[in-house]
Amino acid sequence: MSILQQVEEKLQRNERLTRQDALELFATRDVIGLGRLAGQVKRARWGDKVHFVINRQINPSNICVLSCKFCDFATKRGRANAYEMTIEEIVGHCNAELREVHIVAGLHPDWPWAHYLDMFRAIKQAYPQIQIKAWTAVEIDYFAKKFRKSVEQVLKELMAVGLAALPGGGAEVFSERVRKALFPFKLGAPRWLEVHKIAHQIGLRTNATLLYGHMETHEERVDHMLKLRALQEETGGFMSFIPLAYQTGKTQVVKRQASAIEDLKTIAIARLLLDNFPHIKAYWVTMGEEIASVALQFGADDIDGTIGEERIMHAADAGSPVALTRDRLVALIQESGSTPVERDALYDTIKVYDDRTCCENSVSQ
Ligand code: V47
Repeated sequence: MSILQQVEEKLQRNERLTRQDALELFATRDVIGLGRLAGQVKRARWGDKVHFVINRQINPSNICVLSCKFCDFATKRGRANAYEMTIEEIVGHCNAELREVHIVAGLHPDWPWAHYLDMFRAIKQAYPQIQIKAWTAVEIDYFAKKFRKSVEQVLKELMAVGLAALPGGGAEVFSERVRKALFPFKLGAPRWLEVHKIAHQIGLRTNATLLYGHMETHEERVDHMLKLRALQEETGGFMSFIPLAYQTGKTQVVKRQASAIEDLKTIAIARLLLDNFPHIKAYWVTMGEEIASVALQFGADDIDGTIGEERIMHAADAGSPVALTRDRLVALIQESGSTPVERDALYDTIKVYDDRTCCENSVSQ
């Protein structure tokens, strides 16, 4: 019996997939069959709904105390590409349409704690409707150490001024082998997972990413997902899993970005293996619009959002646009045969676009 038939039978019996199943799925040549299975699981949960958000990504500074070998974004003060946004500039990037701002930066060497609190206060004061999804576990851990607070205290102080959720970045891949080679000074898997666990325990929901398509193996990708599945089993606090395809940029850990087949297999296997994650996100910034829209038939139920101005992947020469309009996202989702659902940062529904005329008129603008 083929691995796809075995997995199909397991799904019918409501049986959980194992590490071995996931590895065999990565080895399958029947990519369409894999997509069909993952699509079925996605539809059983979400029907033909696909989520998106009107959001804006803000990266307040690229100055970072770390120098990870895969990252083209981070730099040091004094270098020509270094920048720091003022709080006024950050608020200037927000507007009344936005439901979410996604804020991540470098580990800044000397911004005081009050600056982080004032930044959120200023955003919420100007635009109370915006939900702030900000600071990866790496940043939260850095704040705790730098400002001599517990992780819980850091999170609670940020929540008090408007933090709504933690983004999933900084996880990279939970492999000590890869960490030592590419990001030896960044926190490892146990601490990343601990920060998210603490967040979940105090009622803060979070996302999780996987950086793939560099030097990691399929085994390491699967082990990463299994660690997330185990924590989710304990806490239930994760909303979304986001595989991030490594953009080669100038760091060139490998010469070429992962193929479309690898992107689609990773999305589909995530949907099948991460059976306790509600959302699997096809991040159009790293996958490109075309593959992201195909991924919506391969198990993804979310395509992130309008984004506004992305700097991390574009510092690494991502070929995708820096922003998409609401109409373009709605059209992409409809072209994939799905119904667009506009959501907020916490996946509460704002609007369902069940009028098909948008798609018929949009062919491809
Ligand atoms: O942690 C850095 C990654 C992450 C590159 O939670 C790169 O909804 C690809 O956290 N190629 C930050 N990836 C981005 C992030 C994120 C993105 C989208 C959605 C969500 C969410 C979170 O970007 C970092 C790192 O893993 N990264 N450099 C690169 N060259």
